[in-house]
Amino acid sequence: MTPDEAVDRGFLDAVGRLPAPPSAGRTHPDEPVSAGGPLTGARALEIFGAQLTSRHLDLAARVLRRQGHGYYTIGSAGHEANAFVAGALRPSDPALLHYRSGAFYAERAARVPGQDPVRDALLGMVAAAEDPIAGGRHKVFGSEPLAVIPQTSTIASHLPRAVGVAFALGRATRLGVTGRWPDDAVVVASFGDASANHSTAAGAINTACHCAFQRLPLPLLLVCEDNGIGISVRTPAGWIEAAYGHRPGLRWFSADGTDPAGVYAAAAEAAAWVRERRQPAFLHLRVVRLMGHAGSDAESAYRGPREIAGDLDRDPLVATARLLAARGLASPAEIIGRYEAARRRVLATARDAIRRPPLRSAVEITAPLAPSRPAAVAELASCAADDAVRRDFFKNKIPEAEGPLTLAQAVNRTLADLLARQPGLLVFGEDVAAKGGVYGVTRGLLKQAGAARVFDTVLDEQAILGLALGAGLTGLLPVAEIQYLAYLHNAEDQLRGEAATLQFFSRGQFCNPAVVRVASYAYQEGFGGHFHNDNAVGVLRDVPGLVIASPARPDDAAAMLRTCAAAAAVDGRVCVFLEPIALYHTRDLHTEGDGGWLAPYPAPADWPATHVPLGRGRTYGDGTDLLLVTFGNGLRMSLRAARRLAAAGLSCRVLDLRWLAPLPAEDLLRETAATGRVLIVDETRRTGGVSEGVLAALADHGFRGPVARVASEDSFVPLGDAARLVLVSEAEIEKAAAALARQPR
Ligand SMILES: Cc1ncc(C[n+]2csc(CCOP(=O)(O)OP(=O)(O)O)c2C)c(N)n1
Ligand SMILES: [Mg+2]
Repeated sequence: MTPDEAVDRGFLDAVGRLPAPPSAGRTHPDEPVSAGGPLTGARALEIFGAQLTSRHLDLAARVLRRQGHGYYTIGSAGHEANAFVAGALRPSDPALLHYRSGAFYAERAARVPGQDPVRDALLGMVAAAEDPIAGGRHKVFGSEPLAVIPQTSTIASHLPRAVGVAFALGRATRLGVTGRWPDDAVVVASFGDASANHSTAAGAINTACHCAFQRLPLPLLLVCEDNGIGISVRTPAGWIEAAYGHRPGLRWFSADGTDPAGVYAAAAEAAAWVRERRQPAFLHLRVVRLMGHAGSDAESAYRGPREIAGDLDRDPLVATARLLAARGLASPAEIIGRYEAARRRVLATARDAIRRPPLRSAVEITAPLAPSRPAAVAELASCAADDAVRRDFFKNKIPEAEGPLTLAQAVNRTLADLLARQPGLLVFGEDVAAKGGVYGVTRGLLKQAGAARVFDTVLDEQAILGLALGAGLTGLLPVAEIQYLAYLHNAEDQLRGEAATLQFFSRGQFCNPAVVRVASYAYQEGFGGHFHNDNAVGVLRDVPGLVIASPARPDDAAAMLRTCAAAAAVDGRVCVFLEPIALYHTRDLHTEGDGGWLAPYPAPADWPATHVPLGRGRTYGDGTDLLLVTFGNGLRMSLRAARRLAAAGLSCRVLDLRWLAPLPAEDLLRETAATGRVLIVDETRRTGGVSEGVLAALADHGFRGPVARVASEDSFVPLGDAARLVLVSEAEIEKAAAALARQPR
């Protein structure tokens, strides 16, 4: 017998053995099934329907797999008590679900007209293009009308976002911004017992406690579906309660999955507690895992037959059937009738689902990745706050009247302008508020925009990014700061696995607009070593759809930051904005006092003319011997080198890429055609660095002329003067340029 057949048979046998309903003492459907409890007979009957649906979807998944039609067999069998959790919440409460929360999903769908959880799940399993959430890209629990935010299968990676949504709910209300969810919503996030140990879960739950401890509103219900095992590794008995039962600010609730009335009562109490107090709670739901981890999992390799059979005795469907029969709400025969009807319905839908077409082209698959409405982006990027609002915000010290600014000042004034324009825009990170950032880039913003919009976060980059993702999803516009590029690497999955995939796995129905500012790159005069001089961007460059801005000059930084904020707001794009630390306070270009690295701040009337579209570079000079292609610190070094090369009789032009993704291929090819020779000046590493992308773009577009690159070593940056030995230098650029210029075109 296969595990699914055993579970199927087990249910039918157990219900067949139930005693006939009592002739006296039947519970009326409007009455509670247990004295004083909130679950009525009618609701128990309804929620049982969701449990049946979920169970038959799991059974069908195994059949579809055996037939070669289905691609997903991780099921919810044994966890179906979570339907009673769904029943105790509102269908409009945003939910981020564990992959075993199928019965939760089915119960929620049953309460929203026009929804069909059977079809949703089956189309996902067979990877049909009509799958309403991911369009055949993944089997996820997600639905826009059901407020279910789709998940990836990375353990616990949804929890920082869940905390972010809960935080943003309270913040949107405080700011008077109409968000995506009702003001009094409860955010619910479910996860497994092994997942509760993941640092992402531990960090997210810690952040929730940290907020609650300060009495910040955080309406989050964490539901740990504890089946005592993660694939084959057991969770020590009592661990979840020991780890999370006594956390500051986190109210503990617990329930047994074989007691439907108890689960419903605990979930209702927990939901009411969170809803009223706007504080987080933890619901520990004790369940079993039936049919192994997934279809491919031979559970008998690591669990004995008695233990597996013991789980069958704790089947939550049998538990609900027992309750219904004991209260006289349904006879065993009626229960089996409903069970078989659910099976027929699922199998009929499955027969239809397998005929639905799959995704048919790469174009179709990638369509949701990088939505782009450049005209709307340009329009918003060129839009400032009303003049009176703006003057008030800047206390009449408007930035265009300040004279030439440094890059740090330009970013600061632009952030202020964005805050003035957009009431839902938030600026947050470590040390950004009172201190104004390690480099003073956010100085004064707290005073200008107030503590509700400019604030310090807990020291956890995953939490910062999770907050950004939740805030964007809720309808706010997050501008998060990560203190150094090295520390973005700490939290990358939130960008790569969560932020960048959301539109992909929801066909654009959900998005998490975000701008993530990062103090980046090296050249700190030997100070700080690797962690403050990180020059690794490879891990960002390969994230589909991610925008990577790399401004070098103050005027570009201002315009590009406005573009990023607009691309996030208009197209839901996730933008990483790499600010070169070494250029933050630079004033001069060629000689001391020349002010060549300063730029005036344009008045709003000039914003349309100075708009920088995504993926457009900037050319300096009209030399014809050689093109220097660069970005960031490389721009200043290249311009300085170019001047000396000109004096030596070599005429160069310099292209600042400005965007590392999307790369400005059009500008690159135009300038390459004008010069015929290309030297790439790349301060990131030779391996995985930007020059690889530029070389590939040149090759892809048929450039066959002389090309060379100078790039930083494949090394971490050491402390002191030794740093220069691994980083690109102006002398190196000049030498490479002279050598390249000797090559025939
Ligand atoms: C970050 C990460 N590491 C590893 C995995 C592989 N994996 C998938 S499910 C799982 C076990 C999860 O167990 P638990 O949280 O108890 O959930 P359950 O399946 O028991 O409901 C593992 C290790 C993953 N998905 N994500
Ligand atoms: Mg588990």
